[in-house]
Amino acid sequence: MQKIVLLTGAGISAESGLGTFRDAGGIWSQYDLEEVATPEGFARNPALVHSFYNARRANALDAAPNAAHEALARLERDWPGEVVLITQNVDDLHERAGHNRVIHMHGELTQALCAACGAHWEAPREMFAEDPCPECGEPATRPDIVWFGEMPYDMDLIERHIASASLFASIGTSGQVFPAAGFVMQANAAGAETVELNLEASELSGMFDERHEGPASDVVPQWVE
Ligand code: BV8
Repeated sequence: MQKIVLLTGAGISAESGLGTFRDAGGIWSQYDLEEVATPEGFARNPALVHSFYNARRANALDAAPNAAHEALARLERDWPGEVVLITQNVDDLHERAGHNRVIHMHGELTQALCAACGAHWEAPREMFAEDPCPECGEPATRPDIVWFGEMPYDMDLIERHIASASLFASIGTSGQVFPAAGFVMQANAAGAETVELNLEASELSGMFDERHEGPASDVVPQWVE
């Protein structure tokens, strides 16, 4: 039976009110990526980075899943074959829509990480660098987020899933950030059918067998049905 591998990006959470990164007025036009989404930025000014992620965590906790998140959760529940969801998003809207298997390749706002010993724990609503790690006690708390220059999570697992996909669907991503932007090429090489669902054309649109253009809360439920 067909194995479906899904990749989502900020566009799927846009209609839940969470900002995207590279649209007009997006997050990277308000903040300097180097300052808030790199390990060097965190080393220079941990308080600024924590305030950036504390604000995004509050937005995400106050947001609700939309029809696109819910449609993918139905697909996972009802599809007779395997459905694997890989998300670049750090919000938990897929989980709150009822999706069970979510691979957060760029980390999660709801998790904290100790920069000293590597321990992970459930993040409080607001976090600060001086918060002591519950494992080693060091004041080295950072958001459990994969920054630029850091290795995304679960890459081996992700590559195995893509190599065995019958269908690869990319939803709400501009396809500008690697390694996620390379997944469609791997899916094509593996002989999978590839589908893009996005508000508008992306950097990678030419690489998909099929495309559906429009807001995720319209095109994703239509595609799932
Ligand atoms: C790594 C943190 C190596 C989480 C993020 C040159 C060439 C190739 C690669 C590189 C290069 N220079 C540097 C690199 C590497 C770099 C990279 O790719 N840079 C890019 C900018 C060129 N990548 C990395 O550093 C990665 N790590 O390579 O490690 C390594 C190897 C060995 C050992 C150690 C390390 C790490 C990448 C992860 C970085 N972290 N963010 C956070 O704060 O959220 S990336 C950031 O971009 C977010 O995570 C986001 O998820 C990701 C992708 O963005 P999108 O989700 O696509 O969002 P975007 O706004 O761009 O697009 C939204 C789309 O939605 C648009 O198309 C829009 O049309 C659409 N849309 C809008 N509204 C709607 C909609 N669609 C539907 N409905 C709507 N309503």
